[in-house]
Amino acid sequence: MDYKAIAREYHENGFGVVSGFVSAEELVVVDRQLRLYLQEALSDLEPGEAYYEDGGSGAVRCVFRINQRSDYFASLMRDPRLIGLVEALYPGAAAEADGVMLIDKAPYATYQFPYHQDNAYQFWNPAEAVAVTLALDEADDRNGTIVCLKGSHQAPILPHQPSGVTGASLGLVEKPDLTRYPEVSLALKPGDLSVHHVNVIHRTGPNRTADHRRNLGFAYHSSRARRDREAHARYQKHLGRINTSIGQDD
Ligand SMILES: O=C(O)CCC(=O)C(=O)O
Repeated sequence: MDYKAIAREYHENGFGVVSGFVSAEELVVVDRQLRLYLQEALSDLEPGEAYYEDGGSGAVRCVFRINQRSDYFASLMRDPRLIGLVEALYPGAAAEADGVMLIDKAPYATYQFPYHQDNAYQFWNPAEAVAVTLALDEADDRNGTIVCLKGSHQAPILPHQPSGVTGASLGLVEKPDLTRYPEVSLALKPGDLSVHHVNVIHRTGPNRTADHRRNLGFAYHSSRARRDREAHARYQKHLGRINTSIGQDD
């Protein structure tokens, strides 16, 4: 795997895609472990760990901090290949794994995650942190894949407000400048990975297909990054008040 090429793309654009990171055989194991987790842990989760589809179907939309209740996922987020990839993005620093989440965009889900920057609620300084997304299903524009704004990781953190969308805590107050930062949809096959910088502006669209669009999101930061603890505590208090959702923030 050419980690250096991925790192170049990541620093230039703010995101990148790695095809075939996980083999079909491995993906079967990941999928089985996920189903087991959902069967066994879901009923015990605390408020804020899982969010469900609106309308009472009981279908899961997001599950956060999966690593905290599953040895398998705690170990997967420290898989040497993932750590190696993140360390290639931030040479000279160690990769610290923060958590694993599941996003399941249900068939024909109409909601969208609005434009946002993950560091609006993660507060890493320097902004050496990355979201690594492992596609469990094929993802593209038809089913609401992640759309990143090229070059927008160079932008400062822009004003955000509560998104009002279950599963997405914040969205940008103003529509970003798409001429300056063009949109790029991350098309992924099962087993592919995407990486997006913690400052990159991104969004997801609706799922217009009859199938689920699931992915696992792994959050990492470099050992040089420090979290602004006060800002983070203020955000968590605020989240408690808006109570619609959470970002993967720890
Ligand atoms: O996968 C998704 O639907 C949302 C991903 C996202 O917004 C994120 O990782 O910050």
